[in-house]
Amino acid sequence: MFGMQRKRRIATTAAALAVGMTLLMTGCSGAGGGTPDESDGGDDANLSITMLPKNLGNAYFDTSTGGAEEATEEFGGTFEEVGPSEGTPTSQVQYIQTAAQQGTGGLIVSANDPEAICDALNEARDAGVKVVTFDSDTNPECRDLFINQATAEGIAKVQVDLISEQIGDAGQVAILSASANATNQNAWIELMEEEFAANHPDIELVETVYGDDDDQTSFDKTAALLQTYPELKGIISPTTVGIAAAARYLSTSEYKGKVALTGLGTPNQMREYVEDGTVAAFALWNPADLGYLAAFAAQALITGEITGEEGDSFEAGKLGSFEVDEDASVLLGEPFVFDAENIGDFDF
Ligand code: RAM
Repeated sequence: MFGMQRKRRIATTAAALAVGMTLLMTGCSGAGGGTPDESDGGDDANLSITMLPKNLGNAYFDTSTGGAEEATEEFGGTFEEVGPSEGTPTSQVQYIQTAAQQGTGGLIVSANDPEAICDALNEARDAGVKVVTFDSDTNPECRDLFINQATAEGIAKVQVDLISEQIGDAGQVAILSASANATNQNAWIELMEEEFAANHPDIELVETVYGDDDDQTSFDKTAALLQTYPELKGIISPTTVGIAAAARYLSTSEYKGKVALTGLGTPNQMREYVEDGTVAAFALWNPADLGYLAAFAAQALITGEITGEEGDSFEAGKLGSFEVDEDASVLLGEPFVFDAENIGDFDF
């Protein structure tokens, strides 16, 4: 199924000039690839950025795209977002190929599958495109950098801690995930299973189901879980789409206030369910900052300021300076817990 395509372009000659001058002054050459678009002078650096989320129509990715667009505006590049309507393993391939054919300078991707888009990404890289994954990684050999929202261990632990507190550290819990192949959710789920096994002997994880980051599918899977497990005490949904759909189901059901729900959500999507008592607390990071950092990382790769080696460092505008860690990854920060006390302070 073909998805929508949204284009947003920003280009100001003055800003492009300013970047060019900065690059000249710092002596940066163009990107190392030596493709026609990336010739030697910094002022020729191809600062066109293509953002490719798992799928379109997800508020989380709307926010990360907003952050990437803001960053691109700051460094004087051009920006577009493209993406499939469904987050299936290969649905992003055609968008990667098109972006490479159109000569984009940097491609920023949240992957639906660690392997399925690798060939397309590596072909794009061979053609001179710098590839930055963010949010959900591919295998490391398929990209130049991964921008990680928080450590997988930290993301797993905060969700296990929240559900344990909410159900008195005992009873059955289930997980409502995104798509079955999502690199990020699968890494977090594996670590949550380990954490339950190691530190919560009275909690039984009965099943993980997949809502495919589709609102209706997630809603239906929530209903099915509650039917299948009448003793269920809690649901963890490590996806903003899943947790919002599950909260909507619970809020008008007999399970409201009886079955706990936590996971990863956006404050704007979860506010009404925190206020009506369906949800006590959930976690996330700032998706706008994640997109902003990913765009600055792409720029640093394109201009040749960094190559993605461990120890490389680059400036990311208002977020300051970041360093490349092992496996060519860059860490944004730590997950944050939202509850009735603080949710009013956030708007994303
Ligand atoms: C959904 C997506 C995304 C994930 C968040 C928490 O929006 O699955 O990849 O990071 O939830």
